[in-house]
Amino acid sequence: MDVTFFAGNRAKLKELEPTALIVVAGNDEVQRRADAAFAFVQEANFYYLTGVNEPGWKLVLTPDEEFLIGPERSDAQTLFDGSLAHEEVTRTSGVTTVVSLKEGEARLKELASVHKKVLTILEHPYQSHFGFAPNPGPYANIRKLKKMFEELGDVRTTVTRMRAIKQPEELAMIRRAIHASIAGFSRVRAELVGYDNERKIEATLWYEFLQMADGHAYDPIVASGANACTLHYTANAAKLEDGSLVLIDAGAQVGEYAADITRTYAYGASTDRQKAVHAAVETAHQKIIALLRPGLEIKTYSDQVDEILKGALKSVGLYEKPSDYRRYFPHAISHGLGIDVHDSLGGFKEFQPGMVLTVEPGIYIPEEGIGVRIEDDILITEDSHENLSAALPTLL
Ligand SMILES: [Mn+2]
Repeated sequence: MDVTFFAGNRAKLKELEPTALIVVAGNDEVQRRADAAFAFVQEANFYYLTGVNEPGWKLVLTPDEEFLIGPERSDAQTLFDGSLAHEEVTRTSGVTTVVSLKEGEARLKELASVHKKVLTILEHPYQSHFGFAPNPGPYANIRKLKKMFEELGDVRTTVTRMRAIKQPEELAMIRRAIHASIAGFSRVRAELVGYDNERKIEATLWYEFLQMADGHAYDPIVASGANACTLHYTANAAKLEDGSLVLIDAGAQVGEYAADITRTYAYGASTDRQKAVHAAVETAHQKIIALLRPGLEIKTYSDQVDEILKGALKSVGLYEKPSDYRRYFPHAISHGLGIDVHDSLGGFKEFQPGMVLTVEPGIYIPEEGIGVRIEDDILITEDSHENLSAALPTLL
C-alpha cells in the first residue's frame, strides 16, 4: 500500500475531527510460550492510519501536527528482531516526525496541559463477550490516557465509518486475496478424491496461499460431516469419510486485506438428501446476492434474507415452527470484509457504493451429519453489486 493511502486516511480523519487530539496505539507482541511470541498482527485502525506493521507504536494527531512514538527497544531486541529505523517508518507512513518513547511521553504531557479531552480507539464494544484478553498495546494506552487527560472519547466509530467504504487500492488488495483463495479452493476440489484427512486440505490451502498471497487471513475451517455443524471448528484433523460433505471456510490475505470464502464439496458419492440441502443453500445464496444494491436499507435486506432462508429450510422439510429458523441457520448472513475479516459496515443504515461484504447462507443439520455453507465476497457498486468471488464455482 502506498504512503499516500495512509496520509490520505489521516487527512480525512482530521477533516472529520478538526479540533480533536487523537492518540491511537498499535498492537504489542503477545507471549506464546516461554521466550516465543505469537506471530505479530497489527491493530487494524492503527494500520489503516499509518501502515506501520511493527509492535509498540503510537500515532498522535493534533489540529496542527502529527507524530509517531516508537517503542523502547534494547540493543539485544534490535539485534534479534530487527527494528524499524525512524526513516523507514516515515517512508511507510508519511509521518515526518518520529520520536522516542521518552520524548513522546513528554510531548503528550504538554498536550495534556492544553487539551482536556483526548480521543482514542476505546475497548471493542463486544470485548466482554470475546473470552480472551485485549491486546496489551491499545489496552495500556487507554489506561495511560485515562490518567493523563480529564476526558477520554472514542474515535472508533469515525474510523470504522471511513474503513467501511473501500478505496480503489484496498479493493485491489481484496481482489488479489480472493484470486489466491480461488486458486487454493480450485486445487483442493480437483485433488479432493486423493486426500484422506481434513489436514491435507488445510495444507494445500497453506501452500497456495503462501505461493500467491501472504498466507491465511484467519484460521481456516475444514470441517467434514457433522464437524461442519460446529461453526468455529478449526481442529481440521479428522479422517475424511466416504459419502460425507466437507465444508471449507478459508481466505488468503494480501497486504493486510482478507478474502473470506466458503464452499461445501462432496467427498465421494453424495446422497439425494445432501444434494437437496446443497441446492437449497445455493438457490438462497443467489437470491440473496441479487438483492444487493446501494441505497437498500440493511434492515430491509435482513428481513428479505429471513424470508428467503425460511423458504430454503421449508424446501428441504426443516421449517415447521419459527424456532426452526435459528436452529438450522444460527449465524449472521453477512459481515463487512477488509483488514479485519469481520470488518464493520460502519454503522450505515443503507448499503453504500464501495462496501465489501460477505453473503454466507448455510443449513446445518447435526442429527444428519450435514452442514452446508456457501460464501462469496460482494462489492456494492455505484448502481448494483459485483460478486468478487464468482469465478469459483459453487458446485457440490
Ligand atoms: Mn465470513
